[in-house]
Amino acid sequence: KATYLRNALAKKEKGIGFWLTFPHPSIAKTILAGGGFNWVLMDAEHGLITDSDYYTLANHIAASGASPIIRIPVDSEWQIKRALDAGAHGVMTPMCHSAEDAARIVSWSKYPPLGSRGYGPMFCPHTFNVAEATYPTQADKSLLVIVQIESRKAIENVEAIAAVPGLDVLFIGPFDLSKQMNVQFGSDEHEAAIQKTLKAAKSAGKTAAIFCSNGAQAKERLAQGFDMVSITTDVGSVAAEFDRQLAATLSV
Ligand code: 3PY
Repeated sequence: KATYLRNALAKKEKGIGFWLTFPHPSIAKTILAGGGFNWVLMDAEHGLITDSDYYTLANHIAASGASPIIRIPVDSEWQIKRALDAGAHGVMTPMCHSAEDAARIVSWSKYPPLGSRGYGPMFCPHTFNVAEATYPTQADKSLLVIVQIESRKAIENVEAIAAVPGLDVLFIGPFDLSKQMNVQFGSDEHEAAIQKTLKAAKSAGKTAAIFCSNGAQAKERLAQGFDMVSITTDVGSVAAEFDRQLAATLSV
């Protein structure tokens, strides 16, 4: 049975997740029924999920024992607040380029005196199954602050980003990384940037994480020392399986 992501990582278990882009809870529930995942990324950056989907989806995911993690569209205080208040166990912020960016994101994610998160914990306790009064006392140490490393500037600053107190996870977006660096996906320069991030995260005692498109890639990254991987996306799996069955039908 899967456990919430922070507990799993604390026990040195690997964070195994999938990427949800479709907003309907039936997709999440169908995939989670098999068990084995300890986090699910709800993608409000490039997926079809929006903030009115957060509460329902997050509660379905948490009820399965996995952590709902919300990727917000941009680095923004109000977006982080909406995601946390709907019950995210962690927020993933794309395009973090510097330690200053990371420190600002941490501050927006934590209640005073650690940060500047606004107070309104009416609905977020539901995904932790705790009382409203309990949530604020646990939130700052229970929630995961996750930033994406996916630009040349972020790679240059990756040690400083990893050193930011309160930041939990450095999550590599390999596709953006290759585009933003203007290098071929899988090239030596691309891979060197990935390995630099892995090393920086591990040296700073932070979780090293990366997006993977399939299980074989995920297995390889785990063997390299990554702590947390996505293994595929809902939309990618659906499209690939339909292609596979069509090819099987039409093959001679
Ligand atoms: C990337 O690869 O750029 C991501 O952010 C994950 O899709």
